[in-house]
Amino acid sequence: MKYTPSQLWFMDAKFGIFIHWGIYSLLKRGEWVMHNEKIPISKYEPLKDMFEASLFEPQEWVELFKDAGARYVTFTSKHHDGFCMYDSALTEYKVTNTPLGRDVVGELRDACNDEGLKLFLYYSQLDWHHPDYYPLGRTGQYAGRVEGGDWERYLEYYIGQVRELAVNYKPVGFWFDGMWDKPDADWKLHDLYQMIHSILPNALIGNNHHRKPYPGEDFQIFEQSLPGEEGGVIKNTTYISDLPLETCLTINNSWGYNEQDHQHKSVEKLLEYLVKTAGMNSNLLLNVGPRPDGTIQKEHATRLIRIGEWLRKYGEAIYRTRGVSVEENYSVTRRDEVQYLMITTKESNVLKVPFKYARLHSLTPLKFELSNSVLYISEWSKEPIEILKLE
Ligand code: FHN
Repeated sequence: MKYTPSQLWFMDAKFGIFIHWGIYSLLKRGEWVMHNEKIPISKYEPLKDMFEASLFEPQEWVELFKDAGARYVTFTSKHHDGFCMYDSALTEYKVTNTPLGRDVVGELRDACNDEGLKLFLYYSQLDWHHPDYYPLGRTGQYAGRVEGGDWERYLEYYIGQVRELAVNYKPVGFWFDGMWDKPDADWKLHDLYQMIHSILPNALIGNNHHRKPYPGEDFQIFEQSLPGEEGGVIKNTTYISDLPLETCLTINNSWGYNEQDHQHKSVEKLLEYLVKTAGMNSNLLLNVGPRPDGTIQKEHATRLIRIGEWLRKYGEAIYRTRGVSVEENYSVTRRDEVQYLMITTKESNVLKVPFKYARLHSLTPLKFELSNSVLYISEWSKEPIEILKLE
């Protein structure tokens, strides 16, 4: 497949940060709280009057993400609850009408520009708040909306919002989600994608619909699993296209801030995911769910800092590489003639590897011998991932 310069940039970037933040964060029970707890709009809407986020500092977020080695950020401009984290002209249900009263997307875009990170905007096509999101789909039955909205009017609304996001914030791309709520509905994808590319010709469009990519999409998304695996709650297609690939992953088991969720993956596990997604020729989009005050919980901030330390030492095996293979105990990436063998599991110190004779040297301080495509490790290093470079 012939890739565009934007797609090549994306494939070289390899690592991004996903941010789920909105008025749902106030309830500290994840981004599905409105649906899961059957909260009607009349009870949910007043949350916006409590959204102060007094410690919201986009510059600090972006400095942390840059320090983590991320090359881009994907932010939830609107999630399923319909609340807009930007200054939309098409609704009053937005962050500029809260005690915080600031254009979060605008400020984040500026901070990203200052630090040289690119910004993608996540946009939920599913909307539990809009009166015209009708007939209802698999979710949102408890919002207490009047029956009988006008679907065409909802399409106009959501495509209109994506247009204003494209014109006013010029993101590097869009990350759509929620179509799976009404899988057989007409979402006017062709018009949507054409509109975006007419305003931003180089924009990268991805859609988390869990199906084979549609024409007009520029990268393929996998959720909570490696490409080709079915993965999380909503099953991914196992079809892997030729498009650039991205795997999105939670650090614990929640996208939005959830103070009950202490299932934080270890740094070692997160690095293993980074190495395996790279071996699968995919990017990793690692999620944070800031707290209602706008800060990022320390369990997640410290893990990002550790990943950054690792990437400053071994980033050559990740950035600007393409995936070769993922095996049980190791992954392989390559850049031009150079290959990187990254051992993710140290169970066996004898590994059959796809190299016969090679100028192999290690980036990590392990002791090894290679003979006849068999690697004998006599002493492991203390590094979580062993890296051998083949030139
Ligand atoms: O329902 C959403 C969920 O809240 C979150 O945004 C994830 C991120 O990939 N996508 C959906 C679940 O597939």
